[in-house]
Amino acid sequence: CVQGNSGESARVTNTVPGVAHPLAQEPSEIASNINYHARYSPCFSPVKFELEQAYYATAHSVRDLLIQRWNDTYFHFHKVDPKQTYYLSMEFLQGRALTNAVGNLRLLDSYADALKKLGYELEDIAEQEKDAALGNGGLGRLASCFLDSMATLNLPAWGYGLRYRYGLFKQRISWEGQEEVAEDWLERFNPWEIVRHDVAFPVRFFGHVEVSPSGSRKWVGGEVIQALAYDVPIPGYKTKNTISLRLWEATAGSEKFNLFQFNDGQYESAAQLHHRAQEICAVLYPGDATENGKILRLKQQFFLCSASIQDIIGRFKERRCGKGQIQWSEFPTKVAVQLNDTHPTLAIPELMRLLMDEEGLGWDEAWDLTRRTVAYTNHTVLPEALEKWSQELITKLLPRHMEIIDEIDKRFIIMVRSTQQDMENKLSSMRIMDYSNTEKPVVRMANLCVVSSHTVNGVAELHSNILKSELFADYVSLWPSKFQNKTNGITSRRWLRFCNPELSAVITKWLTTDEWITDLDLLTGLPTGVRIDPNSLFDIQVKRIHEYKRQLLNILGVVHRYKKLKAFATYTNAKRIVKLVNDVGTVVNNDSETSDLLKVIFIPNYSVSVAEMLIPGSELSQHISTAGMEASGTSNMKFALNGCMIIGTLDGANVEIREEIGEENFFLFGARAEQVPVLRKQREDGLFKPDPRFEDAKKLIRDGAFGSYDYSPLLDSLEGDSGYGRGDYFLVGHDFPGYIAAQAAVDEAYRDRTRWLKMSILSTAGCGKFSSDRTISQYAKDIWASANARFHNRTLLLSPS
Ligand code: B1N
Repeated sequence: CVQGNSGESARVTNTVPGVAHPLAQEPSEIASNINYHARYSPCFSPVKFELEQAYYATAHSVRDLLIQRWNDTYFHFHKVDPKQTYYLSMEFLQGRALTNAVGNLRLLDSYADALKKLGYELEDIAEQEKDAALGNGGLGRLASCFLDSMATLNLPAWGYGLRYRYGLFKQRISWEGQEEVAEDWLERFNPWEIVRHDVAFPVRFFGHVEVSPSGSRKWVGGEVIQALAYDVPIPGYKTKNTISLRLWEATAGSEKFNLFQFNDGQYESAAQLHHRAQEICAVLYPGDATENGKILRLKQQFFLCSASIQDIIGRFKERRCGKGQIQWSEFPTKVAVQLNDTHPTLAIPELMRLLMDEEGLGWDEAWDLTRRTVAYTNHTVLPEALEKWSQELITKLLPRHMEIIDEIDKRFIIMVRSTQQDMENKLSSMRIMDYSNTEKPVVRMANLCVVSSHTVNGVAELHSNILKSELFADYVSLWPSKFQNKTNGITSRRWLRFCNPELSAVITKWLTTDEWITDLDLLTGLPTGVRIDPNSLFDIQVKRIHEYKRQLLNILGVVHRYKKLKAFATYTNAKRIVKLVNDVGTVVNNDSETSDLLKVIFIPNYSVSVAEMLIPGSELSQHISTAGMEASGTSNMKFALNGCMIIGTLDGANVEIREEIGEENFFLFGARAEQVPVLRKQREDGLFKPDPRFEDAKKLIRDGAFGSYDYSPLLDSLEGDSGYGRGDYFLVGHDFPGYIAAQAAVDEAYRDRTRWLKMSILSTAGCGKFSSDRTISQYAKDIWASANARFHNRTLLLSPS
């Protein structure tokens, strides 16, 4: 059990006046705590107790419960000193915290009752919270699902990220299409974070390397920004284990504000460092493949890496305190660092630098420890998303790190030459430095990760196989056992139990247990044969807009369907697709001849909270990317788990979902990954004959049936030589007839309600594999423990509450 206070002793030591029950579980106790916080932790003037005040008071009362468990967890692991996992990610898409926290504490009914006593509904209170949207899409949401699973599985694990002031933009749709509006999620008090004024680390930028007479090197000068820790407690389900998401904020540090200059009237120069600090955590990088803000992005990445690695080393040393001299060889037996894609790659040279320049280790020892500590997850094979940084930029911003990266590159070349002479011709593409443009050498971050990590993994079987056979094929012959698959997963708490309480109740009733919440494989026990209400078909596609995800295929399908029914800005293509969907919707929904048969609704400002409503209400969902392009996808898992049918291609995790739920329960169409290059070649050779229905749908748009906006750049990308290098790179035209046929198969299946219901139940029943608990257990067993034989089979460290 946890060291320190049990619930009982904390109750006794509590001396705060007015709080009867700081660890309340009973509705009446909870209600009095909420009242207490409304009065003594006010965020507003005391005249009203309306929804927003009630939300803050409720959140404060939950936070009390979390802080207790979270301190207990910290002390427990401090004492036991197990190997701890650190998940480094530039993105965490947490969504709202209240329902999730109350749910994981298993106090949903008690809180609902308590709030009823105070005249409120829990759902209305929860709606008050702004989403924490510190991520762009799947990669960030995966990180958040992983935290929930790590906490639930009782793992000693922390997340590290950045506390962006502005997360994902708010999306508005106007006549011109999409507009992005800044979303100030921290405008009001955030009850789910605790600032740690005692946890701050200096992070240096620019400056130069000084060499001592003995030859040791040290990075000095430049500007130094402070990283200040904000901790977000992450409660596990049905356990006391409450782990941390530590988010760094950049500050100038109080003593650095130049008061003399300020008093002298030189306000601007006095405040400069403050401004530069504030800039670092101001905004989340807007997703893949944008060109702007390069240097700021690199600063952000290093800021995360440096602060986190300093903190990790500090904790390692702290836990060795009083145990004699520090044995650095123990470092990889106490620390596992997982890199969420290449965005935190700089953790590698930063760990090397700190071990050598600050702790005095030699290269060989520092390199051995680093490689046994770090593992890397790849999330994409899209060339434009593979990070490359110019040598010039890194040299300027991080001169010592550029030296270290150069040295890793040199030693890699020497190693390959001395062991694998036959690989000489592969070296120029395998090495870390890319000198192909002699004017502008670049650092290939993925190569740096592969060379420096003990394990590299992809996020679905197909994707991991593509990594081994294509992207990282040359490395496989060097290190055959370095490459693994870890198919993504989603947390069954947020994505079924809490967002779909009705379906959850049905499942619990049929399985006669709610154990499925932590053992999703139990879903295979679901029986079939229940009746449902007839309703219209809700056909959903939710994803970041990207050409490879082929929202364009979806909307062309709609245009085709519409046509059949009738017969009877410096804009990028992503933005044009948003506009086209809205324009098609306006026409289709207002056409009296068809509007009872087809509706197209674009739901703006997609978020975790919107997903929590949309997914349980969907019956068909579209996962229709070009095969080989979507690394995994995770919303496909959320829909399938909630009994929604999938129309999709053999891409990413679709392949495994179809395997699990049965091919008869999946509406499949489209080219397979291995056919894609062949089909592209055929197109280039002029051998592709488009389906007339595809031509008609495009023509209807060109002819202005959906308004006067010029869609030709978008439609041209599906033809000839335009678009992504070559015409219709993503093979929308090739897959179109198959897509239309699969949609027709959907219509037919939907008419047979019994069959549809059976398919839906089998979909839920087959989703056990896609629990992030399974994913995280596999990471823990195969990656985080593997670098260290003594920590195989790590046992559960906290007793359930
Ligand atoms: O990561 C998800 C996968 O399920 C998706 O298939 C994959 O597209 C997504 C640069 C990315 N890959 N790469 C990114 C995000 C932000 C950025 O600045 C790249 N996102 C994915 C989880 O594995």
